[in-house]
Amino acid sequence: MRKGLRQKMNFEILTLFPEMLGPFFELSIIGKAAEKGLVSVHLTDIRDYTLDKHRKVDDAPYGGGYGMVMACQPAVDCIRAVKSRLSGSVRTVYMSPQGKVLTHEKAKELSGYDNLIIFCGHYEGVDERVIELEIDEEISIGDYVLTGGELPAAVLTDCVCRLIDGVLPCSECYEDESIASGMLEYPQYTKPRVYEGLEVPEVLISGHHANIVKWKREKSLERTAAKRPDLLAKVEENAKREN
Ligand code: 4GY
Repeated sequence: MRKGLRQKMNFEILTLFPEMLGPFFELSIIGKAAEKGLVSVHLTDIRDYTLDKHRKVDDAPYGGGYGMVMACQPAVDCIRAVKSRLSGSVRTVYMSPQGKVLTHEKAKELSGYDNLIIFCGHYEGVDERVIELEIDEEISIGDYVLTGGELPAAVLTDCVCRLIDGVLPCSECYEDESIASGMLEYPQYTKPRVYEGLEVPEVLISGHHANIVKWKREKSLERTAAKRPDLLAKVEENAKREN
């Protein structure tokens, strides 16, 4: 884990479909962060590491069953090749519905590494021995099944990236924001003051700072109780533990 001034955080995404992710990382806030030298994102095509003469990366599952399984050789060689050119701390994760579901806390923890290697599965997944040999942990982005690990890898990269100092315009901003504090955000408004008869709450226009802070806190609490009572229960639990 890093302490003090950090080197830029490096994301290594190993995938059979690098073309799926290129533009995503070049654009938007992640692209800007890369330009500023705060992060780097590398895409590696797992297929480049196959030793098979037909560039095959998968095979039929032992024991029968539907579909194909990503074979050990290209996957393990690819992960090892990437690891060998990294310096600093490294965490290697596999995106899969079998992993722990991604949370703000997990993202925060992963943002502490110098390098995050994200292995994307496809087809019916990867040979279990790849996980045993080279993967530190499995992470899920939710309890549903996708066709591949690329979108989850983009989600994880995006989520970890915005926690890195300097990536967002205001680095303290995310700490008191919504989920980070365990609560949902209060409602937001911008111009005009009246839209189709709906008015912006008076207090936000009042200029009374203390009242605004109080209103925001109340709305956060109200909404969390109404929309995500499970989050509120967690906040209360933590508060009890701290007292
Ligand atoms: N949900 N969270 C997820 C997923 C797709 C076949 C293994 C998820 O992280 N990944 O649904 N992944 C499968 C597709 C190989 C991953």
